[in-house]
Amino acid sequence: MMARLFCYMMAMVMAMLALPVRAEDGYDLWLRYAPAEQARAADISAHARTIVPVENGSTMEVATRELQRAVAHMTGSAPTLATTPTAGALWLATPRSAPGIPLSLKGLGAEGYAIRSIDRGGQPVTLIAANSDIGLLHGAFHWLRLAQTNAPLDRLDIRSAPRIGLRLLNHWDNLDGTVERGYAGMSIWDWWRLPDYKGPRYTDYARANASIGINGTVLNNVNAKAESLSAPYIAKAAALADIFRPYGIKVYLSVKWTAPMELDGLKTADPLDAQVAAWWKAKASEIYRAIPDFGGFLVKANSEGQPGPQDYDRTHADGANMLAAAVKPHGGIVMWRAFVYAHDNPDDRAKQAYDDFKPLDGQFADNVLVQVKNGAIDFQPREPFHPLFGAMPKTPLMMEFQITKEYLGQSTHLTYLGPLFEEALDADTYAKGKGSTVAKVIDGSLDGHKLTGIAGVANIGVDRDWSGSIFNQADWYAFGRLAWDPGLSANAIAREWTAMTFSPDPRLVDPVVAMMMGSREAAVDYMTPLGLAHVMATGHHYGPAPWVSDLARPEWNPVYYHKADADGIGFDRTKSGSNAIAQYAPVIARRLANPATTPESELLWFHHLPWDYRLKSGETLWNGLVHRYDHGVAYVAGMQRTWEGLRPLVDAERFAQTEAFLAIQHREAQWWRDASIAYFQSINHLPLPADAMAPAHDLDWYKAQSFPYAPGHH
Ligand code: GCV
Repeated sequence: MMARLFCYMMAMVMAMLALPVRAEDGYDLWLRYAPAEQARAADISAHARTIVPVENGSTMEVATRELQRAVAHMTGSAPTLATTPTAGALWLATPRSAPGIPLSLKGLGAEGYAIRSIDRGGQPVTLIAANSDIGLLHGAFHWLRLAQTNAPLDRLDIRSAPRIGLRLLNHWDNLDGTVERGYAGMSIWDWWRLPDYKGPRYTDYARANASIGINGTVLNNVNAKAESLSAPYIAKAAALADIFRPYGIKVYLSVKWTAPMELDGLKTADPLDAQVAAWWKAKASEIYRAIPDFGGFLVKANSEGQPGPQDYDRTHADGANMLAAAVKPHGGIVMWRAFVYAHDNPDDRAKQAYDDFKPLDGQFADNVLVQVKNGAIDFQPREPFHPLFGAMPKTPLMMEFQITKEYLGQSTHLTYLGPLFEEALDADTYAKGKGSTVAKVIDGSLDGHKLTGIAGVANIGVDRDWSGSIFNQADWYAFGRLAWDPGLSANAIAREWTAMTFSPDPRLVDPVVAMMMGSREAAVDYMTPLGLAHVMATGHHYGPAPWVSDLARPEWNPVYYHKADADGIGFDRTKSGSNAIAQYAPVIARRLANPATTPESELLWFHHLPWDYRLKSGETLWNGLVHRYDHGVAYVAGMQRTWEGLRPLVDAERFAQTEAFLAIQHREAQWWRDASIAYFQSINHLPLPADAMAPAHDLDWYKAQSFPYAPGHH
């Protein structure tokens, strides 16, 4: 009876809010606000009888609307708005709106918040307080996270402020609607119909990002087109900025170095040319007239064919500083990417960014950040941390992660990236002794920087589920949460995400989180075990091709990275090889000089070792390698079994997608394993360990596979 009544009430609320009842297709991300079971619904209602929004303005409206809608969905009754906090109120207050708020907001900055259960004249009230309305919005989302994950709502005493200032998504979205390395359909930016048509998805994008603390977005690909700086495209970017503003999200643009030549016929793009500098100043002013809170520029220069200041014998610092001067009067910043390697530089690709940038430390203007990928090559399933972290103390370094999974199974593989992000952030650079973690470099605490940032290459497209799969949403979520607080654990984040995305039922959360937590390591095992890297197929990077050796540039070929020969395998980056290890702090370099003290997970990244080298397990390198491949495949089979057991607890549509994708992943993991083993065996002619199966096909079969239409390669 009660249950029926509850369902009836829910239906009424849905109708009241005019929300279409739809199947679970993933569109709602972690903001589903699913109906809570009865006792919990009552608990949530008791803590959100009324909402007291003391501030006015669009951000407050957003926060209030989100709370009302969420509580209505979860409980069946929407809280009313009130002007004074009485029993069961959610009271949103800033010092300006409520001068007497009974808690200190010191140290919370412009975006942080405090949530406290207080007693107000004998009435229990939940106070969400912040220095600004954006802080209140973040606080509201925190409270909703608690409500959705079955966390206690009583006796709250929470303070939270972001450790990193700029928390940005980088969209590699092209003006023609395609997305470089995008596996979730076309771009969500409908450039053609902007600025006139502004679809509802832009608002949902802003909501989702605000809910995890992201505060900026670079709209266009770093392989930029000059036209994104033309007047019509500035107007389009301005329309998006207007939508994102109430959510605390600023817009940034990637720029093409030769834009002054392409757009206005200048003869040069030399950063020291007065006309060039004047062009950028005028362009910056034009942008700021349309977007008064424009964030700034992201630049890929002298990298993979992009033009840059080195074309004019100038340095990256010369280029960055010229742009920095253009945006400085408006409060803008420049993010200059360190992802550079040159076709005419015969040195180890892994060393080139350090060699280019380290000497420039101290030469960048104070509104420039250098944006560094987590590893020195390119977003591999596993890479040691980039040696630039800790090596440029006078320059704010920004982390660049890749949320889209170019090298980790693209849209279909379940490879939760939380552990990869965590591993990179927790890595110890030893720059100032033990404990000098990468996280402390990028949050500015190690070297006393105020300007700090972190970027994630977005995995978002027009697919209904936004990210190409339900589980890829977890990578977007984890990026945002770690950007806010790099000290969070990947496990805790996975728990939150799972509870909100599926259900807080521990029968579901425990196995799903366990499955997610080992999934990235499994991908490392079936693709690039023991420190191997970049053995993916050419161009689209889909599937294995460790045999490729005929591409124009040496470092485009997988054979460059694994260096397998009859005697052994691996890239010697010690003194006897490229000596890349010397780019790390001496204590790390010493450890990496010796294979016995190198973590086995990075062994072949740093060493070329004989096939019969003994691993810690006692088995030979060859046998160990084969076993790692097998382990990766077996893990995926295990995920399939786990998921099958969850059928009764997951809605049909999302269950079916994951079931189908896990089957694809299993087939592809087996393919990776078999192709890699067939190839390496053709080189070392060694038998397989007794317990290992022979590859299903001969090497020529694997080599003959071709995928001209694999997605994401633009
Ligand atoms: C945007 C890798 C990717 C490219 C990408 C480049 C970069 O090389 O394969 O698609 O280009 O990194 O980060 O600039």
